[in-house]
Amino acid sequence: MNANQDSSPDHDVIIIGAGVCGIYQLHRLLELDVDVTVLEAGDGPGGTWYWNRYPGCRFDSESYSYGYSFSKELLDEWDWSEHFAGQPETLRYLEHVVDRFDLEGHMQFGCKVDRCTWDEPSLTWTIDLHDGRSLTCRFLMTAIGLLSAPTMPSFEGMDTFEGLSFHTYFAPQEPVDYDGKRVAVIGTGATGVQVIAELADKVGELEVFQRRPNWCAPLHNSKITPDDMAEIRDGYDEIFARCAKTPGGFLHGPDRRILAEVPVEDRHQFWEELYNSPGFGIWLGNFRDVLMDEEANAEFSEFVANKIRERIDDPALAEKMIPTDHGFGVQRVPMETHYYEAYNRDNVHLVDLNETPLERVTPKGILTSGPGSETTEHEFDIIIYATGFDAITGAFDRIDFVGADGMKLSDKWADSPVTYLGVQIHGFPNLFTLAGPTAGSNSTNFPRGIEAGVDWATELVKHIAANGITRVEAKAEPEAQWTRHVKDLYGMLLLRKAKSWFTGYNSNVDGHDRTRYLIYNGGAPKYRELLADESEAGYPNFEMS
Ligand code: NA7
Repeated sequence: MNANQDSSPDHDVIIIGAGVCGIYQLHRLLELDVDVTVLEAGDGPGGTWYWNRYPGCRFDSESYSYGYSFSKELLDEWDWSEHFAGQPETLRYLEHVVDRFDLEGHMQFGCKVDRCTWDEPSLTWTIDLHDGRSLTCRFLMTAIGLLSAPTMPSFEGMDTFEGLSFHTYFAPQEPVDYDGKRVAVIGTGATGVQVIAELADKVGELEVFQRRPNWCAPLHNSKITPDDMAEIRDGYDEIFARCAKTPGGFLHGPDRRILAEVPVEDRHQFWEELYNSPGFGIWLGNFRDVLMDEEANAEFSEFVANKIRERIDDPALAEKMIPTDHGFGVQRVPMETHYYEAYNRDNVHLVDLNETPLERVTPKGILTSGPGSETTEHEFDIIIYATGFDAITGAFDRIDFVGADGMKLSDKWADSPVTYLGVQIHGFPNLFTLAGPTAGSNSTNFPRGIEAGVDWATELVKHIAANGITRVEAKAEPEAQWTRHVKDLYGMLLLRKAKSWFTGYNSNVDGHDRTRYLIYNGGAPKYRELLADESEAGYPNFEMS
Protein backbone atom coordinates (compact mmCIF):
# COMPACT_ATOMS: atom_id res chain seq x y z
CA MET A 1 0.00 0.00 0.00
CA ASN A 2 1.49 3.31 -1.03
CA ALA A 3 -0.84 6.22 -0.33
CA ASN A 4 2.09 8.53 0.30
CA GLN A 5 3.55 8.50 -3.19
CA ASP A 6 2.75 11.31 -5.63
CA SER A 7 -0.56 10.97 -7.46
CA SER A 8 -1.59 8.46 -4.83
CA PRO A 9 -5.04 8.64 -3.36
CA ASP A 10 -5.53 10.52 -0.09
CA HIS A 11 -5.69 7.30 1.91
CA ASP A 12 -5.11 3.59 1.45
CA VAL A 13 -8.36 2.88 3.25
CA ILE A 14 -11.38 4.94 4.17
CA ILE A 15 -13.87 3.52 6.65
CA ILE A 16 -17.33 5.08 6.71
CA GLY A 17 -18.77 4.99 10.23
CA ALA A 18 -17.28 5.19 13.72
CA GLY A 19 -19.66 2.85 15.49
CA VAL A 20 -18.90 -0.53 17.06
CA CYS A 21 -17.69 -1.93 13.73
CA GLY A 22 -15.75 1.10 12.42
CA ILE A 23 -13.93 1.54 15.74
CA TYR A 24 -12.66 -2.03 15.74
CA GLN A 25 -11.75 -2.03 12.04
CA LEU A 26 -9.77 1.17 12.51
CA HIS A 27 -7.89 -0.32 15.44
CA ARG A 28 -6.99 -3.45 13.45
CA LEU A 29 -5.78 -1.47 10.42
CA LEU A 30 -3.67 0.86 12.54
CA GLU A 31 -1.96 -2.20 14.00
CA LEU A 32 -0.93 -3.01 10.41
CA ASP A 33 0.31 0.54 9.91
CA VAL A 34 -2.19 1.14 7.12
CA ASP A 35 -2.96 4.76 6.19
CA VAL A 36 -6.62 4.95 7.14
CA THR A 37 -9.22 7.52 8.10
CA VAL A 38 -12.75 7.14 9.41
CA LEU A 39 -15.55 9.41 8.20
CA GLU A 40 -18.38 9.72 10.69
CA ALA A 41 -21.58 11.75 10.34
CA GLY A 42 -21.99 12.24 14.09
CA ASP A 43 -19.97 14.64 16.20
CA GLY A 44 -18.39 11.78 18.11
CA PRO A 45 -17.84 8.02 17.93
CA GLY A 46 -20.39 5.41 18.95
CA GLY A 47 -22.76 5.00 15.98
CA THR A 48 -26.02 3.50 17.23
CA TRP A 49 -25.03 4.33 20.80
CA TYR A 50 -24.14 7.91 19.87
CA TRP A 51 -27.48 8.60 18.19
CA ASN A 52 -30.10 6.67 20.15
CA ARG A 53 -30.49 8.84 23.24
CA TYR A 54 -34.17 8.17 23.74
CA PRO A 55 -35.45 7.48 27.26
CA GLY A 56 -35.05 3.83 28.21
CA CYS A 57 -32.51 2.93 25.53
CA ARG A 58 -30.45 -0.03 26.72
CA PHE A 59 -28.91 -3.38 25.76
CA ASP A 60 -30.91 -6.54 25.35
CA SER A 61 -27.61 -8.44 25.19
CA GLU A 62 -25.82 -9.07 28.48
CA SER A 63 -23.38 -6.14 28.78
CA TYR A 64 -20.36 -8.43 29.16
CA SER A 65 -21.33 -10.41 26.07
CA TYR A 66 -21.54 -7.18 24.07
CA GLY A 67 -18.15 -5.60 24.89
CA TYR A 68 -15.20 -6.20 22.59
CA SER A 69 -13.27 -9.38 23.32
CA PHE A 70 -10.04 -8.54 21.50
CA SER A 71 -8.11 -6.93 24.35
CA LYS A 72 -7.51 -8.52 27.74
CA GLU A 73 -6.44 -5.13 29.15
CA LEU A 74 -9.73 -3.60 28.05
CA LEU A 75 -11.68 -6.45 29.63
CA ASP A 76 -9.65 -6.06 32.82
CA GLU A 77 -10.19 -2.34 33.20
CA TRP A 78 -13.84 -1.86 32.20
CA ASP A 79 -16.57 -2.44 34.81
CA TRP A 80 -20.18 -2.76 33.67
CA SER A 81 -22.71 -1.44 36.19
CA GLU A 82 -25.79 -3.38 35.02
CA HIS A 83 -26.38 -6.75 33.40
CA PHE A 84 -28.07 -4.86 30.55
CA ALA A 85 -26.41 -1.46 30.40
CA GLY A 86 -28.17 1.74 29.40
CA GLN A 87 -27.18 3.83 26.38
CA PRO A 88 -25.14 6.45 28.33
CA GLU A 89 -22.92 3.72 29.78
CA THR A 90 -22.47 1.99 26.42
CA LEU A 91 -21.54 5.27 24.77
CA ARG A 92 -19.01 5.92 27.57
CA TYR A 93 -17.59 2.45 26.96
CA LEU A 94 -17.10 3.07 23.24
CA GLU A 95 -15.57 6.50 23.94
CA HIS A 96 -13.23 4.80 26.39
CA VAL A 97 -12.18 2.28 23.72
CA VAL A 98 -11.47 5.12 21.30
CA ASP A 99 -9.33 6.91 23.92
CA ARG A 100 -7.66 3.74 25.17
CA PHE A 101 -6.43 2.77 21.70
CA ASP A 102 -5.73 6.32 20.58
CA LEU A 103 -8.15 6.20 17.68
CA GLU A 104 -9.75 9.63 17.67
CA GLY A 105 -6.92 11.24 15.71
CA HIS A 106 -7.84 8.99 12.79
CA MET A 107 -11.51 9.91 12.84
CA GLN A 108 -13.21 12.84 11.12
CA PHE A 109 -16.56 13.79 12.63
CA GLY A 110 -19.49 15.68 11.12
CA CYS A 111 -18.72 14.05 7.75
CA LYS A 112 -21.86 13.00 5.97
CA VAL A 113 -21.00 10.96 2.90
CA ASP A 114 -23.18 11.75 -0.13
CA ARG A 115 -21.56 9.76 -2.94
CA CYS A 116 -18.86 7.12 -3.47
CA THR A 117 -17.68 6.65 -7.05
CA TRP A 118 -15.30 4.01 -8.40
CA ASP A 119 -12.72 5.20 -10.90
CA GLU A 120 -11.35 2.29 -12.93
CA PRO A 121 -8.31 4.01 -14.52
CA SER A 122 -6.87 5.04 -11.14
CA LEU A 123 -8.34 2.06 -9.24
CA THR A 124 -9.61 4.37 -6.53
CA TRP A 125 -12.82 5.41 -4.86
CA THR A 126 -13.80 9.08 -4.62
CA ILE A 127 -15.87 9.95 -1.58
CA ASP A 128 -17.93 13.13 -1.86
CA LEU A 129 -18.94 14.67 1.42
CA HIS A 130 -21.98 16.81 2.10
CA ASP A 131 -19.74 19.72 3.08
CA GLY A 132 -18.34 19.81 -0.49
CA ARG A 133 -15.04 18.04 0.20
CA SER A 134 -13.88 14.98 -1.73
CA LEU A 135 -11.43 12.31 -0.59
CA THR A 136 -9.94 9.41 -2.49
CA CYS A 137 -8.82 5.97 -1.36
CA ARG A 138 -7.82 2.60 -2.74
CA PHE A 139 -10.06 0.55 -0.53
CA LEU A 140 -13.39 1.61 0.92
CA MET A 141 -14.96 -0.08 3.92
CA THR A 142 -18.52 0.54 5.04
CA ALA A 143 -19.33 0.30 8.75
CA ILE A 144 -22.58 2.20 8.40
CA GLY A 145 -24.77 0.15 10.70
CA LEU A 146 -27.85 -1.99 10.37
CA LEU A 147 -30.40 0.28 11.94
CA SER A 148 -28.99 3.68 11.12
CA ALA A 149 -31.48 4.93 8.52
CA PRO A 150 -34.45 5.99 10.67
CA THR A 151 -37.81 6.26 8.93
CA MET A 152 -40.63 8.64 9.71
CA PRO A 153 -44.25 8.10 8.79
CA SER A 154 -45.77 10.53 6.32
CA PHE A 155 -48.80 11.79 8.24
CA GLU A 156 -50.24 15.01 6.97
CA GLY A 157 -49.40 18.00 9.17
CA MET A 158 -46.33 16.53 10.91
CA ASP A 159 -44.39 19.74 10.32
CA THR A 160 -47.17 21.87 11.83
CA PHE A 161 -46.90 20.40 15.34
CA GLU A 162 -45.99 23.19 17.76
CA GLY A 163 -44.53 21.02 20.54
CA LEU A 164 -41.34 18.97 20.56
CA SER A 165 -41.29 15.98 18.22
CA PHE A 166 -38.50 13.61 17.23
CA HIS A 167 -37.66 10.16 15.90
CA THR A 168 -36.12 8.09 18.69
CA TYR A 169 -32.85 7.88 16.72
CA PHE A 170 -32.62 11.66 16.83
CA ALA A 171 -33.74 12.12 20.44
CA PRO A 172 -32.30 15.40 21.72
CA GLN A 173 -28.78 15.27 23.11
CA GLU A 174 -29.70 17.68 25.89
CA PRO A 175 -32.02 16.36 28.66
CA VAL A 176 -35.75 16.69 27.93
CA ASP A 177 -38.03 17.67 30.80
CA TYR A 178 -40.86 15.12 30.69
CA ASP A 179 -42.29 16.01 34.09
CA GLY A 180 -46.04 16.57 33.82
CA LYS A 181 -45.90 16.60 30.02
CA ARG A 182 -48.49 15.10 27.66
CA VAL A 183 -46.52 12.67 25.52
CA ALA A 184 -47.46 10.58 22.46
CA VAL A 185 -45.44 7.54 21.40
CA ILE A 186 -46.09 6.18 17.91
CA GLY A 187 -44.76 2.66 17.40
CA THR A 188 -44.51 -0.40 19.64
CA GLY A 189 -41.37 -2.16 18.38
CA ALA A 190 -38.34 -2.83 20.60
CA THR A 191 -37.66 0.92 20.79
CA GLY A 192 -41.23 2.08 21.51
CA VAL A 193 -41.55 -0.55 24.23
CA GLN A 194 -38.41 0.76 25.98
CA VAL A 195 -39.60 4.37 25.71
CA ILE A 196 -43.11 3.62 26.98
CA ALA A 197 -41.96 1.59 29.98
CA GLU A 198 -39.39 4.25 30.92
CA LEU A 199 -41.67 7.27 30.58
CA ALA A 200 -44.90 5.87 32.08
CA ASP A 201 -44.21 7.15 35.60
CA LYS A 202 -42.28 10.26 34.54
CA VAL A 203 -44.84 12.09 32.41
CA GLY A 204 -48.23 13.66 32.98
CA GLU A 205 -50.11 11.70 30.31
CA LEU A 206 -48.80 9.07 27.92
CA GLU A 207 -50.75 7.94 24.86
CA VAL A 208 -49.42 5.02 22.85
CA PHE A 209 -50.44 4.83 19.18
CA GLN A 210 -50.26 1.15 18.28
CA ARG A 211 -50.73 -0.31 14.81
CA ARG A 212 -49.63 -3.87 15.63
CA PRO A 213 -48.63 -5.19 19.06
CA ASN A 214 -45.44 -7.20 19.53
CA TRP A 215 -44.69 -10.20 21.71
CA CYS A 216 -42.61 -8.71 24.51
CA ALA A 217 -40.83 -10.52 27.34
CA PRO A 218 -39.27 -9.39 30.64
CA LEU A 219 -35.62 -8.34 30.54
CA HIS A 220 -34.98 -8.89 34.29
CA ASN A 221 -32.18 -6.37 34.42
CA SER A 222 -30.18 -5.91 37.64
CA LYS A 223 -27.11 -4.14 38.98
CA ILE A 224 -23.67 -5.70 38.81
CA THR A 225 -21.88 -5.53 42.16
CA PRO A 226 -18.07 -5.39 42.38
CA ASP A 227 -18.10 -9.09 43.37
CA ASP A 228 -20.30 -9.95 40.34
CA MET A 229 -17.92 -8.02 38.10
CA ALA A 230 -14.92 -9.92 39.47
CA GLU A 231 -16.71 -13.17 38.71
CA ILE A 232 -17.67 -12.00 35.22
CA ARG A 233 -14.08 -10.98 34.57
CA ASP A 234 -12.79 -14.38 35.63
CA GLY A 235 -15.35 -15.95 33.31
CA TYR A 236 -14.70 -13.90 30.18
CA ASP A 237 -13.04 -16.77 28.32
CA GLU A 238 -16.03 -18.95 28.99
CA ILE A 239 -18.50 -16.16 28.11
CA PHE A 240 -16.92 -15.59 24.70
CA ALA A 241 -16.49 -19.30 24.06
CA ARG A 242 -20.20 -19.76 24.76
CA CYS A 243 -21.18 -16.88 22.49
CA ALA A 244 -18.98 -18.37 19.76
CA LYS A 245 -21.01 -21.58 19.81
CA THR A 246 -24.51 -20.11 19.54
CA PRO A 247 -26.16 -19.23 16.22
CA GLY A 248 -26.75 -15.64 17.34
CA GLY A 249 -23.46 -15.00 19.14
CA PHE A 250 -25.43 -14.51 22.35
CA LEU A 251 -25.07 -16.33 25.64
CA HIS A 252 -28.36 -18.06 24.80
CA GLY A 253 -28.49 -20.90 22.30
CA PRO A 254 -31.44 -23.05 21.25
CA ASP A 255 -32.64 -26.09 23.17
CA ARG A 256 -32.50 -28.87 20.60
CA ARG A 257 -35.08 -31.14 22.21
CA ILE A 258 -38.14 -31.71 20.04
CA LEU A 259 -41.01 -29.94 21.74
CA ALA A 260 -43.50 -32.72 21.03
CA GLU A 261 -41.22 -35.22 22.80
CA VAL A 262 -41.08 -33.18 26.01
CA PRO A 263 -43.99 -33.86 28.43
CA VAL A 264 -46.40 -30.91 28.59
CA GLU A 265 -45.69 -30.30 32.27
CA ASP A 266 -41.94 -30.14 31.64
CA ARG A 267 -42.42 -27.78 28.70
CA HIS A 268 -44.38 -25.40 30.87
CA GLN A 269 -41.88 -25.59 33.70
CA PHE A 270 -39.09 -24.82 31.22
CA TRP A 271 -41.07 -21.88 29.83
CA GLU A 272 -41.75 -20.53 33.33
CA GLU A 273 -38.00 -20.64 33.97
CA LEU A 274 -37.29 -18.85 30.71
CA TYR A 275 -39.94 -16.21 31.39
CA ASN A 276 -38.35 -15.55 34.78
CA SER A 277 -34.75 -15.48 33.54
CA PRO A 278 -32.81 -12.45 32.29
CA GLY A 279 -32.31 -11.64 28.64
CA PHE A 280 -33.00 -13.29 25.33
CA GLY A 281 -33.18 -16.88 26.68
CA ILE A 282 -36.93 -16.91 26.19
CA TRP A 283 -36.43 -16.24 22.49
CA LEU A 284 -33.06 -17.74 21.59
CA GLY A 285 -32.76 -20.38 24.31
CA ASN A 286 -36.21 -21.81 23.68
CA PHE A 287 -37.01 -25.10 21.93
CA ARG A 288 -35.67 -24.75 18.42
CA ASP A 289 -38.96 -25.70 16.83
CA VAL A 290 -40.74 -22.74 18.47
CA LEU A 291 -39.11 -20.63 15.74
CA MET A 292 -39.52 -23.21 12.97
CA ASP A 293 -42.77 -25.08 13.44
CA GLU A 294 -46.22 -23.46 13.36
CA GLU A 295 -47.73 -25.75 15.97
CA ALA A 296 -44.89 -25.41 18.46
CA ASN A 297 -44.91 -21.69 17.91
CA ALA A 298 -48.67 -21.44 18.49
CA GLU A 299 -48.40 -23.35 21.76
CA PHE A 300 -45.65 -21.13 23.11
CA SER A 301 -47.40 -17.99 21.86
CA GLU A 302 -50.45 -18.98 23.90
CA PHE A 303 -48.20 -19.38 26.96
CA VAL A 304 -46.94 -15.81 26.51
CA ALA A 305 -50.44 -14.51 25.69
CA ASN A 306 -51.55 -15.77 29.10
CA LYS A 307 -48.68 -13.92 30.74
CA ILE A 308 -49.85 -10.72 29.05
CA ARG A 309 -53.40 -11.39 30.26
CA GLU A 310 -52.08 -11.85 33.81
CA ARG A 311 -50.13 -8.62 33.70
CA ILE A 312 -52.72 -6.21 32.25
CA ASP A 313 -55.68 -5.50 34.54
CA ASP A 314 -58.21 -4.62 31.82
CA PRO A 315 -59.03 -7.86 29.90
CA ALA A 316 -60.18 -6.02 26.75
CA LEU A 317 -56.97 -4.00 26.71
CA ALA A 318 -54.89 -7.15 27.24
CA GLU A 319 -56.39 -8.68 24.10
CA LYS A 320 -55.34 -5.61 22.11
CA MET A 321 -51.77 -6.14 23.30
CA ILE A 322 -51.61 -9.75 22.09
CA PRO A 323 -50.42 -10.12 18.49
CA THR A 324 -52.78 -12.07 16.27
CA ASP A 325 -50.97 -11.72 12.93
CA HIS A 326 -47.71 -13.45 13.92
CA GLY A 327 -46.41 -15.81 16.56
CA PHE A 328 -43.84 -15.27 19.29
CA GLY A 329 -40.28 -14.67 18.13
CA VAL A 330 -41.11 -14.41 14.45
CA GLN A 331 -40.35 -10.71 14.73
CA ARG A 332 -37.70 -9.18 16.96
CA VAL A 333 -38.82 -9.69 20.58
CA PRO A 334 -38.83 -6.41 22.51
CA MET A 335 -37.39 -6.96 25.98
CA GLU A 336 -39.16 -4.96 28.66
CA THR A 337 -39.20 -3.85 32.25
CA HIS A 338 -42.78 -3.35 33.56
CA TYR A 339 -44.01 -2.60 30.03
CA TYR A 340 -47.40 -4.26 30.39
CA GLU A 341 -47.84 -2.87 33.91
CA ALA A 342 -47.46 0.63 32.44
CA TYR A 343 -50.93 0.19 30.91
CA ASN A 344 -52.42 -0.35 34.38
CA ARG A 345 -51.56 3.24 35.27
CA ASP A 346 -54.26 5.91 35.05
CA ASN A 347 -52.03 8.22 33.02
CA VAL A 348 -51.19 5.69 30.26
CA HIS A 349 -53.65 5.04 27.41
CA LEU A 350 -53.55 2.89 24.32
CA VAL A 351 -54.86 4.24 21.03
CA ASP A 352 -55.51 1.27 18.76
CA LEU A 353 -54.91 2.60 15.26
CA ASN A 354 -56.99 -0.20 13.78
CA GLU A 355 -60.09 1.12 15.54
CA THR A 356 -59.29 4.81 15.42
CA PRO A 357 -56.86 5.51 12.55
CA LEU A 358 -54.44 8.39 12.76
CA GLU A 359 -55.78 11.03 10.37
CA ARG A 360 -53.17 13.73 10.71
CA VAL A 361 -50.89 15.64 13.03
CA THR A 362 -52.18 19.06 14.06
CA PRO A 363 -50.38 22.04 15.62
CA LYS A 364 -51.65 20.83 19.02
CA GLY A 365 -51.37 17.07 18.66
CA ILE A 366 -52.83 14.13 16.78
CA LEU A 367 -56.23 13.74 15.14
CA THR A 368 -57.75 10.27 15.01
CA SER A 369 -60.98 9.25 13.35
CA GLY A 370 -63.68 6.76 14.25
CA PRO A 371 -65.46 4.88 15.43
CA GLY A 372 -67.97 6.02 12.85
CA SER A 373 -67.57 9.59 11.66
CA GLU A 374 -66.24 10.94 14.97
CA THR A 375 -62.83 12.57 15.14
CA THR A 376 -60.79 13.17 18.28
CA GLU A 377 -57.94 15.59 18.72
CA HIS A 378 -55.37 14.33 21.25
CA GLU A 379 -53.28 17.23 22.56
CA PHE A 380 -49.59 16.78 23.31
CA ASP A 381 -46.47 18.62 24.38
CA ILE A 382 -44.19 15.97 22.88
CA ILE A 383 -44.60 13.43 20.06
CA ILE A 384 -42.05 10.61 19.90
CA TYR A 385 -41.83 8.68 16.64
CA ALA A 386 -40.58 5.16 17.49
CA THR A 387 -41.30 4.17 13.92
CA GLY A 388 -38.20 2.15 13.12
CA PHE A 389 -35.64 1.98 10.36
CA ASP A 390 -35.05 1.24 6.72
CA ALA A 391 -33.04 -1.70 7.98
CA ILE A 392 -29.68 -2.92 6.71
CA THR A 393 -29.89 -1.58 3.15
CA GLY A 394 -31.25 1.85 4.16
CA ALA A 395 -27.86 3.25 5.13
CA PHE A 396 -26.50 2.13 1.74
CA ASP A 397 -29.42 3.65 -0.14
CA ARG A 398 -28.76 7.00 1.53
CA ILE A 399 -25.31 7.11 -0.09
CA ASP A 400 -25.03 7.12 -3.88
CA PHE A 401 -22.61 4.24 -4.53
CA VAL A 402 -21.52 4.17 -8.17
CA GLY A 403 -19.39 1.18 -9.16
CA ALA A 404 -17.70 -0.04 -12.33
CA ASP A 405 -19.33 1.09 -15.61
CA GLY A 406 -21.46 3.60 -13.72
CA MET A 407 -23.54 0.88 -12.04
CA LYS A 408 -25.56 2.20 -9.12
CA LEU A 409 -25.79 0.04 -6.03
CA SER A 410 -29.36 1.17 -5.40
CA ASP A 411 -30.28 -0.25 -8.83
CA LYS A 412 -28.41 -3.50 -8.27
CA TRP A 413 -30.17 -3.93 -4.91
CA ALA A 414 -33.58 -2.61 -5.99
CA ASP A 415 -35.27 -5.98 -5.41
CA SER A 416 -33.10 -7.30 -2.60
CA PRO A 417 -29.38 -7.06 -1.74
CA VAL A 418 -26.99 -9.14 -3.83
CA THR A 419 -23.55 -9.78 -2.31
CA TYR A 420 -20.89 -12.40 -1.93
CA LEU A 421 -20.79 -13.52 1.73
CA GLY A 422 -22.12 -10.11 2.67
CA VAL A 423 -18.60 -8.72 2.33
CA GLN A 424 -18.31 -7.71 -1.32
CA ILE A 425 -20.38 -6.90 -4.38
CA HIS A 426 -19.62 -7.83 -7.96
CA GLY A 427 -19.24 -4.59 -9.92
CA PHE A 428 -18.03 -2.65 -6.88
CA PRO A 429 -14.30 -3.42 -6.70
CA ASN A 430 -12.32 -2.61 -3.56
CA LEU A 431 -15.49 -1.92 -1.59
CA PHE A 432 -15.83 -4.06 1.54
CA THR A 433 -19.21 -4.06 3.22
CA LEU A 434 -18.29 -4.83 6.81
CA ALA A 435 -21.49 -6.11 8.42
CA GLY A 436 -23.29 -5.42 5.16
CA PRO A 437 -26.55 -6.95 3.97
CA THR A 438 -26.52 -10.77 4.07
CA ALA A 439 -23.35 -10.86 6.20
CA GLY A 440 -23.49 -13.20 9.17
CA SER A 441 -23.15 -10.35 11.65
CA ASN A 442 -26.59 -8.94 10.96
CA SER A 443 -28.59 -11.47 12.85
CA THR A 444 -26.18 -11.75 15.76
CA ASN A 445 -25.08 -10.08 18.92
CA PHE A 446 -23.43 -7.33 16.90
CA PRO A 447 -19.93 -7.09 18.40
CA ARG A 448 -19.47 -10.85 18.26
CA GLY A 449 -20.43 -10.83 14.59
CA ILE A 450 -18.36 -7.83 13.62
CA GLU A 451 -15.23 -9.02 15.41
CA ALA A 452 -15.28 -12.07 13.13
CA GLY A 453 -16.01 -9.97 10.03
CA VAL A 454 -13.41 -7.32 10.81
CA ASP A 455 -10.74 -9.91 11.60
CA TRP A 456 -11.45 -11.54 8.25
CA ALA A 457 -11.31 -8.21 6.38
CA THR A 458 -8.05 -7.39 8.17
CA GLU A 459 -6.50 -10.65 6.98
CA LEU A 460 -7.64 -9.78 3.47
CA VAL A 461 -5.94 -6.38 3.74
CA LYS A 462 -2.74 -8.15 4.84
CA HIS A 463 -3.01 -10.44 1.82
CA ILE A 464 -3.57 -7.45 -0.48
CA ALA A 465 -0.54 -5.61 0.94
CA ALA A 466 1.71 -8.66 0.85
CA ASN A 467 0.87 -9.45 -2.78
CA GLY A 468 0.78 -5.94 -4.22
CA ILE A 469 -2.89 -6.34 -5.16
CA THR A 470 -4.64 -3.19 -6.35
CA ARG A 471 -8.06 -4.51 -7.38
CA VAL A 472 -10.36 -6.98 -5.61
CA GLU A 473 -13.80 -7.89 -6.84
CA ALA A 474 -16.17 -10.71 -5.94
CA LYS A 475 -16.96 -12.96 -8.90
CA ALA A 476 -20.48 -12.94 -10.31
CA GLU A 477 -21.35 -16.64 -9.99
CA PRO A 478 -20.42 -17.12 -6.31
CA GLU A 479 -22.34 -13.94 -5.61
CA ALA A 480 -25.45 -15.33 -7.29
CA GLN A 481 -25.07 -18.60 -5.37
CA TRP A 482 -24.65 -16.85 -2.02
CA THR A 483 -27.69 -14.67 -2.66
CA ARG A 484 -29.78 -17.77 -3.48
CA HIS A 485 -28.47 -19.52 -0.37
CA VAL A 486 -29.41 -16.57 1.84
CA LYS A 487 -32.90 -16.59 0.35
CA ASP A 488 -33.27 -20.36 0.80
CA LEU A 489 -32.32 -20.17 4.48
CA TYR A 490 -35.33 -17.94 5.16
CA GLY A 491 -37.45 -20.94 4.15
CA MET A 492 -36.47 -22.81 7.34
CA LEU A 493 -37.71 -20.21 9.73
CA LEU A 494 -41.11 -18.79 10.56
CA LEU A 495 -39.56 -15.34 10.43
CA ARG A 496 -39.94 -15.56 6.66
CA LYS A 497 -43.57 -14.60 7.30
CA ALA A 498 -42.75 -11.58 9.43
CA LYS A 499 -43.75 -8.11 8.42
CA SER A 500 -40.72 -6.71 10.17
CA TRP A 501 -37.25 -5.41 9.47
CA PHE A 502 -35.93 -9.01 9.42
CA THR A 503 -37.64 -9.36 6.06
CA GLY A 504 -36.93 -5.82 4.96
CA TYR A 505 -40.51 -4.69 5.52
CA ASN A 506 -41.12 -1.00 6.15
CA SER A 507 -44.45 0.64 5.42
CA ASN A 508 -42.82 4.07 5.29
CA VAL A 509 -40.39 3.31 2.45
CA ASP A 510 -41.63 2.98 -1.12
CA GLY A 511 -41.21 -0.53 -2.45
CA HIS A 512 -40.39 -2.04 0.97
CA ASP A 513 -43.84 -3.51 1.54
CA ARG A 514 -42.63 -6.97 0.49
CA THR A 515 -40.03 -9.52 1.51
CA ARG A 516 -36.36 -8.77 0.94
CA TYR A 517 -33.59 -11.12 2.03
CA LEU A 518 -31.34 -9.08 4.28
CA ILE A 519 -29.88 -11.42 6.85
CA TYR A 520 -27.95 -14.68 6.86
CA ASN A 521 -29.89 -17.22 8.88
CA GLY A 522 -27.32 -20.02 8.87
CA GLY A 523 -25.86 -19.09 12.26
CA ALA A 524 -22.67 -17.33 13.28
CA PRO A 525 -20.47 -20.46 13.64
CA LYS A 526 -21.30 -21.59 10.09
CA TYR A 527 -20.74 -18.08 8.74
CA ARG A 528 -17.29 -17.90 10.35
CA GLU A 529 -16.50 -21.27 8.82
CA LEU A 530 -17.45 -20.00 5.36
CA LEU A 531 -15.28 -16.91 5.77
CA ALA A 532 -12.35 -19.06 6.89
CA ASP A 533 -12.83 -21.46 3.96
CA GLU A 534 -12.61 -18.55 1.55
CA SER A 535 -9.41 -17.08 2.98
CA GLU A 536 -7.71 -20.42 3.59
CA ALA A 537 -8.34 -21.39 -0.03
CA GLY A 538 -6.66 -18.16 -1.20
CA TYR A 539 -9.84 -16.19 -2.02
CA PRO A 540 -10.98 -18.27 -5.02
CA ASN A 541 -14.26 -16.40 -5.35
CA PHE A 542 -12.60 -13.04 -5.84
CA GLU A 543 -10.84 -11.65 -8.89
CA MET A 544 -7.59 -10.15 -7.63
CA SER A 545 -5.09 -8.28 -9.73
P1 NA7 B 1 -39.49 -1.52 14.60
O1 NA7 B 1 -39.30 -2.79 15.33
O2 NA7 B 1 -39.46 -1.54 13.12
O3 NA7 B 1 -40.86 -0.91 15.11
C1 NA7 B 1 -41.43 0.22 14.51
C2 NA7 B 1 -42.79 0.44 15.12
O4 NA7 B 1 -43.38 1.61 14.55
C3 NA7 B 1 -43.75 -0.71 14.84
O5 NA7 B 1 -44.59 -0.87 15.95
C4 NA7 B 1 -44.54 -0.18 13.63
O6 NA7 B 1 -45.80 -0.75 13.47
C5 NA7 B 1 -44.65 1.29 14.00
N1 NA7 B 1 -44.89 2.13 12.84
C6 NA7 B 1 -44.05 2.38 11.81
N2 NA7 B 1 -44.64 3.20 10.93
C7 NA7 B 1 -45.87 3.46 11.40
C8 NA7 B 1 -46.94 4.22 10.92
N3 NA7 B 1 -46.85 4.88 9.74
N4 NA7 B 1 -48.08 4.27 11.65
C9 NA7 B 1 -48.15 3.60 12.81
N5 NA7 B 1 -47.16 2.85 13.34
C10 NA7 B 1 -46.04 2.78 12.62
O7 NA7 B 1 -38.42 -0.44 15.04
P2 NA7 B 1 -37.76 -0.23 16.47
O8 NA7 B 1 -37.02 1.06 16.43
O9 NA7 B 1 -38.76 -0.41 17.54
O10 NA7 B 1 -36.75 -1.41 16.60
C11 NA7 B 1 -35.72 -1.56 15.63
C12 NA7 B 1 -34.59 -2.32 16.21
O11 NA7 B 1 -33.79 -1.45 17.01
C13 NA7 B 1 -34.92 -3.42 17.13
O12 NA7 B 1 -35.26 -4.58 16.49
C14 NA7 B 1 -33.68 -3.55 17.95
O13 NA7 B 1 -32.77 -4.42 17.32
C15 NA7 B 1 -33.13 -2.18 18.01
P3 NA7 B 1 -45.98 -2.12 12.62
O14 NA7 B 1 -45.43 -3.21 13.49
O15 NA7 B 1 -45.16 -1.95 11.36
O16 NA7 B 1 -47.41 -2.24 12.37
